[in-house]
Amino acid sequence: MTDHQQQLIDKVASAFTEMTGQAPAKLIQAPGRVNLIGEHTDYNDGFVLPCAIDYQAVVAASPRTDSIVRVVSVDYGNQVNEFDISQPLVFDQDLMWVNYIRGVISVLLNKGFTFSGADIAVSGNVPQGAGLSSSAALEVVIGQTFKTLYELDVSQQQLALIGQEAENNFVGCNCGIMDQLISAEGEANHALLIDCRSLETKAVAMPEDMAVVIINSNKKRGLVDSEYNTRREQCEAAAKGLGVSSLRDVSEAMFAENSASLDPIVAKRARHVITENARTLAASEALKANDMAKLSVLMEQSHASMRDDFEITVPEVDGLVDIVKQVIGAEGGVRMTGGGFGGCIVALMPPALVDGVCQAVEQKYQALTGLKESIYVCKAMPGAGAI
Ligand code: GAF
Repeated sequence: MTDHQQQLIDKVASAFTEMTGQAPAKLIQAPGRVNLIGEHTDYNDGFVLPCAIDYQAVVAASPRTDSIVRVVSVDYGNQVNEFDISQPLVFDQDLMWVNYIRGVISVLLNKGFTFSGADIAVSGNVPQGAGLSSSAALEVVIGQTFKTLYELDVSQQQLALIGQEAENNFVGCNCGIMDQLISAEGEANHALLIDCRSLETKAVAMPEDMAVVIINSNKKRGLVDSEYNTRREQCEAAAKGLGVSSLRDVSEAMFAENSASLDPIVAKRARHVITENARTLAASEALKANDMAKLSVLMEQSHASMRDDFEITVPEVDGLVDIVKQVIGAEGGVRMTGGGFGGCIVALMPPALVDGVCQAVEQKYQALTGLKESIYVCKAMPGAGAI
């Protein structure tokens, strides 16, 4: 266990004891994620290649005999929120964090799972608003908490779908399934190639001599929800224009033949998704074969496609990618990761290059953008479960 994980556990355990006067019955975690490649492909029934990371949401919890859920959020100044799950659960305009919790409980109840209340302390160290899925980690850790406390017969895949439904219908963001699925089903030292149509996953071993470096541009993501939903609509318009149910069903050859019939912006969005699906499948093979030269090219193409066709990068993120690229060349791969409009980049490289990358970023990024980066060297971790 890393020091930062231990600190999180200590924090939630002591907040729990402060609120209830007792030790928690269970400690549960769900990780954030970094997506190695396959961006904005999940809601197009396509492919993604994320791994769960050693930054997590952690819960300390005990069951209650009544129908009250009492939650203390360590990250929001130990705010406490209490609600009765025998009554309809409603969106709270003032306490945004509690909506992820109410949303998941509400979906579980609507699906017919039965349980009584709980005392819960929650905290997380997944950077928020950075494209590393802090929201999905929170949704999944809450689902996992009720599964664990009440021995609910719910699979990890269902937990992910429940988290997504909570986010789509209770919180109001029309996200795909990638983030919740990797948080629920991640595997230690592996990335998962996820087929977002069948939800089938294939574990791909992360080579031992490959470091995963995440760098947060600390460019706060703006307009994320509205731009995200617009991209989704453009993809749906492209699929409709091409006569298929989703862009997953369009090959590069078919696209080349038919793209002229689409609105030019819609065609660019579709080209990103169609080429990104192909790159993701190729990248999973390259990762399996530890073929860094190939990964390097695929990640570079992915970034260019997000910048030029999907138009979801920002100058700060492009600048950060360039700084890292100058150091790693073809010996590593680098691209923006996550939904876009700010947030993080991910770089894969031999461990010997990590120090040089950190130095270059420290020397150049702030001078270029006026922002100070945060760097995380990560490991691929298991998905949600009891600690
Ligand atoms: C966000 C969404 F939540 C995911 O579903 C996915 O679409 C991602 O953006 C882009 O790849 O994280």
